[in-house]
Amino acid sequence: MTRTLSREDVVRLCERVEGAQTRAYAIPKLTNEYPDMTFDDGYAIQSELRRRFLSQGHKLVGWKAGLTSKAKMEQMGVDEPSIGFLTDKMAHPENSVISVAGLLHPRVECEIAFVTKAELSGPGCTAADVLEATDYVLPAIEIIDSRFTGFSFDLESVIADNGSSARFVGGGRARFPNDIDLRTQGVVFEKNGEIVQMGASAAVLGHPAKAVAMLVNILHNLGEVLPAGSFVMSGGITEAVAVKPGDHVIARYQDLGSVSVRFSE
Ligand code: OOG
Ligand code: MG
Repeated sequence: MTRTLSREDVVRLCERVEGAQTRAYAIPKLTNEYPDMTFDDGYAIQSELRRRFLSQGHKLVGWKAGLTSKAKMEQMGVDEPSIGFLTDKMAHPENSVISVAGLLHPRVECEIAFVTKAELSGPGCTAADVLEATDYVLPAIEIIDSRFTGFSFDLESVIADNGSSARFVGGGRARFPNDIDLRTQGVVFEKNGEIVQMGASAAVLGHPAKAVAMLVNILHNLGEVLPAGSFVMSGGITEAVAVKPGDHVIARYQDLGSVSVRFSE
């Protein structure tokens, strides 16, 4: 554990991120002011943000792994995955219309989500442990929205910004993990009827269950476990795609059906 920020700094930076998230304005990445900030500092700010949202009545529904595919790491210029928390306020039903009014520069990602039926805890959580604890998997679209100017950040800053989490949509056809090959799950991602990205689930750390195991091991470092009934997104398979009002996106999966969402002003 390497922390450089005082408790006062953590609270101050958390308030800065919370303001940018809830009122949708851009802020400079935090490392401009605190160049020595570490990942642990980032998670301290993220944990404070989670504590605040939960105290305001938001419900924790799960977690997300991010930056787990090479496409995403290259797009964002980082070389390590991270995690963030998900609340009921971020969840939207399949086929819903999402207003971009509360967002700065939204992008969409196609992901595989896991719903768990047993508690998972680290350290040493493996992909096999994850598959055993998985109730079902389903396709998801994540809408990310960095609060940092120009969608430009480093890992320390994006961790503090809760991994750019903004909205998410689960849907499609839920399946038992053993009934499909979760490693070679193909996906075609369309925007306004045109294919904009395609990929296979192995892009996510070789197997998306590995991303969930990694997430559980990071949770251990935060002093947390993953309770049964959690919704966990394993990370974008392809690059994220920018969206604007009027856009319609659909992610079509080989064995998991499809999930779609529309955007409005
Ligand atoms: C960080 C969040 C990345 C994913 O699925 O890789 C993420 C970002 O790119 O803003 O959610
Ligand atoms: Mg994501």
